[in-house]
Amino acid sequence: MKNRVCQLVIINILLLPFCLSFSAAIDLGTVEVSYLFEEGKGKLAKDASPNKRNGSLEGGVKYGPGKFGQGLIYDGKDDNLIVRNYHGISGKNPRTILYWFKSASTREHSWVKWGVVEPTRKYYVRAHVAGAICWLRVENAGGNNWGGDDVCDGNWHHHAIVFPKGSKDVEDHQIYVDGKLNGKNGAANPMDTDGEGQEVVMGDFLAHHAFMHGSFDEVAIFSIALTKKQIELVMNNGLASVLSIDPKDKLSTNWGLIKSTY
Ligand SMILES: [Ca+2]
Ligand SMILES: [Ca+2]
Repeated sequence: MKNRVCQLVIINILLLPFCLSFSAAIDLGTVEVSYLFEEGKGKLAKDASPNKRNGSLEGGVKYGPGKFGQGLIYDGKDDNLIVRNYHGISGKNPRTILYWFKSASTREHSWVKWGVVEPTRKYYVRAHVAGAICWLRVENAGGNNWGGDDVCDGNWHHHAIVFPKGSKDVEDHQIYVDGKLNGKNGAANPMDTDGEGQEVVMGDFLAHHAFMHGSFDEVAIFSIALTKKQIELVMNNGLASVLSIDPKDKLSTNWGLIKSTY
């Protein structure tokens, strides 16, 4: 009997990493849109989510070396990606926007935006410039929130903007750079994002800001607030691994996560 109990305890200990790994993976149903840019040619970026929200490549934006395989290289003049017929996440609904970016200059890079240009209705992820450096910033016409890690130094950095469930103000966002939670700066303003007026774009700017200039890869918008652990999994393993929908790949995915996590 004692041996039997010991066997069960050992089996449970062996299975623990599997359970932890599965609970850490991200539900594909929470992915609104995602681009890996692995097609490497053409004018359509293939959506890796189940929603078939392919991206229209505008202004001659080209494929080139990404963080994982291929990515997009934005010329900073007119290059843009439009997510046709997708108008983003509305109201105070939770969300996460993440991607890799390597700057080609210091400027008010426009990374991701949607919503009409009205107080509380706009949703704009862009760079906040301070002299020769820049920070990751989110704003909603009237309020803003920016971090403190320079992302305009010419190196690849992972950006993640998280709006947690139950939050009400633009100041409630969490800003992560390279998986590290940044401090909070900016002005408070209630969140009430418009989800009908403007298609989601990645690259084009608003008003007096600037086109994105540099390399862009592994972008996704989620309808949930990802945890720090989930952001790290995406950052370290890549979206293709974390979001794999092929059951055959699922096993190798989770083996990959176990290896990277334990
Ligand atoms: Ca161009
Ligand atoms: Ca890629």
